[in-house]
Amino acid sequence: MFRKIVADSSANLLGTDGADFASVPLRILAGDMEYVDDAELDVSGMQEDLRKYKGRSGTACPGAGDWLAAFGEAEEVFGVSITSHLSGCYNSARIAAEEYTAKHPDRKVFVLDSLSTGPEMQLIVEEYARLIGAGHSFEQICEEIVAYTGRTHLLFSLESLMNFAKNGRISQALAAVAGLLGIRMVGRASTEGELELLHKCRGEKKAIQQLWKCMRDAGYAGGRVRIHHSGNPEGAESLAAEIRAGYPDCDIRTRENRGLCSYYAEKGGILVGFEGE
Ligand code: X90
Repeated sequence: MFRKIVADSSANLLGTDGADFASVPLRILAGDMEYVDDAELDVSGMQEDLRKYKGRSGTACPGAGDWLAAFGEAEEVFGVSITSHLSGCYNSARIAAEEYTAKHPDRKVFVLDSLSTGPEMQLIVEEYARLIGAGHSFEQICEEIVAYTGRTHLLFSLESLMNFAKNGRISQALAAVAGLLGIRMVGRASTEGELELLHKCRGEKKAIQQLWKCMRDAGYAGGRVRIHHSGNPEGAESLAAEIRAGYPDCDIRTRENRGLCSYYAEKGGILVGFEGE
């Protein structure tokens, strides 16, 4: 049985252990420059270009054709997309799923709307891989992954919300507050899959402490943690240190954001996905 996990590039993954995997790239657009968020993208080069570029910039989700290409010849596809409340990505994936199963009635596709992004999607991909490895049926995996996302969460700390505002995804007024020197906006992906701001923190240290407090409030008790950051390994490491002080044996992995997340999270941004209640 050829089973494949497919996630859009906001998961910040180029592969996953123990399972076939494909990433479907979103794109970042600035003037006549286009950055495809795939394995070839030079993320820091893109950030450097964008810092110098003063015109309009934005992002674009993949089309159904991009998802179909990623499904390849898989007999069973387990997909996951960025929240449908902020992107058309999930919609494209659904169209692709319908086309795929119409063309191949013996194949199956399930795409989960993560109502989140980044490291929470990484947890979902890893859980898919675990369920596939355990040899569960297609239906069991779909059921279990939905149950799993009932107890995974995403929190973030961002230094700037300028690119969110530029793209009409939050108000200019809110972005102006976030842009104040030294202010970090700590928030979460709401249960509805929207960006929800919770706290304004003065300085990185306070933001990290706030993230850790929010994790405990969401029922964190030693489960898996995935931290994705944009050029902020120190921030990611100090959050990991807080968590390890409470749970010395917990499984924490840290990585850099790829193109899409680094465009929105901007320099210094930290996203944390974790298992809670
Ligand atoms: O379709 C498109 O062009 C993509 C739009 C994506 C917009 C959201 C990107 C979020 C990136 C930033 C911090 C986490 C926010 C969590 C909200 C659920 C990551």
